[in-house]
Amino acid sequence: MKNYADVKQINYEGPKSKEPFAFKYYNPEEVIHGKKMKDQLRFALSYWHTINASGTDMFGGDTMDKTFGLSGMEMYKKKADFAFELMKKLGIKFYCFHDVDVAPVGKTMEETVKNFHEMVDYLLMKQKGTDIHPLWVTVNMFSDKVFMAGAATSPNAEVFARSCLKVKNGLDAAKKLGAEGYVFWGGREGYDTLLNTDMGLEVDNLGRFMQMAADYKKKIGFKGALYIEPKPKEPTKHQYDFDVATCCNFLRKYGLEKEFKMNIEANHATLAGHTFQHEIRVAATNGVFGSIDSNQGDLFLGWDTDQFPTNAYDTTLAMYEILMAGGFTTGGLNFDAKARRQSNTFEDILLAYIAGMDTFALGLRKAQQIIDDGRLPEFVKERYQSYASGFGKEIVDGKISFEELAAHALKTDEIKVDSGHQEYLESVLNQILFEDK
Ligand code: XLS
Ligand code: CA
Ligand code: CA
Repeated sequence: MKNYADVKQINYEGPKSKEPFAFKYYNPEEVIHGKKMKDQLRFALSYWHTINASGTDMFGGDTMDKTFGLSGMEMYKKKADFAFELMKKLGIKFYCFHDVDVAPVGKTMEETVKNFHEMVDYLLMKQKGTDIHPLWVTVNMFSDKVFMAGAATSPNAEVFARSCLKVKNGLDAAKKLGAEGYVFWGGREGYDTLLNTDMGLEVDNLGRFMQMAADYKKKIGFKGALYIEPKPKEPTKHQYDFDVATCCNFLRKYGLEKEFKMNIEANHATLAGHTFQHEIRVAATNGVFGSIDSNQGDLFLGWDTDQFPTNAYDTTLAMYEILMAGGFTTGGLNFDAKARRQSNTFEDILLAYIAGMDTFALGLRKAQQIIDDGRLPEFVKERYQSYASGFGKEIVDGKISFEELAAHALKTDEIKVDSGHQEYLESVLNQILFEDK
């Protein structure tokens, strides 16, 4: 196998290729569902996993050195160089980062903020002459010990103020770098026991905080989208942003439903006991579908393993939902995923991204085949025919009353509810997925 340095550019070679450093399904310029694959999929590199994570787990230390033998600002500049080199090799146009991913924490808050803005300028310099820019920016309000009891939901108002400082800088950076969006993942916004928690005040404070951030976004003229990223547990036992439905309820309670969309992570859906497709559909039907953190978990483990997505069945159904939701606008597919601890070479980073990009590209191709084939969408349409005409249509149009419907039902003794034909539909899906073209 080639060395990382010898791989200059990953190209599309098609499904028959056995070259490890080539795409088998991702053909960036090919048009699928009215757009080039690169514009349909909008892949992004995650800085925290790809540029920083080095294999540490709770039982052992690093298995990979990503320091380049440097420290401080020099190391972070070298990491930025590496990130841009990687994106160019992979043909990725977007990246996502937290403040602490790109710059060293200083001895004082002022020094930390100065380091961050210096590195944002460095990233801006790296972006010049390329079409690479952030899919979204975020800030880390969960690792430092001051956030042990939450950020905007901390019982300590100093921590609330620190959170404002962090998000202000994150939004400023997003604007400067021309980011497509800004993400709020709740981190430790939740609790472990009600014995020490004022839930009402905490969630109200989170509402106030989100309103302030949305106002600041407008004040500085940042045009990108704001996203909330739901996650049901980990690190806290009860997270306030459990899943898409919970987040929609939060947004509506605080009148923020017009300001935020969702950044949906596959692995977080799994942890919430939902399928990835379910979360996308809930977002789409509530008008808050935004972006995707593409990864996969492990059903046998039950924690946030952040694996590269290689399950084509899941990516097909996810891409089908995404296409049905109208596709991405500001959002895209951010690989919030890390190569496994034992996949500890620089070649593995490329191979993991190729696997993830190809699996989503295959999912997009198969989703288009589901649409072209027509049997699945037509079945669903047919199943709801009773609402397309007659009194069913009047229900949908709000033209028939409760009492009129009760009177109608009084005259109807026999009702035949048609079969849902689940097994048949699953076999149609298999046929589409595995047919030998
Ligand atoms: C953690 C989250 C996090 C967000 C960004 O589980 O996935 O990485 O995506 O803060
Ligand atoms: Ca995520
Ligand atoms: Ca995760």
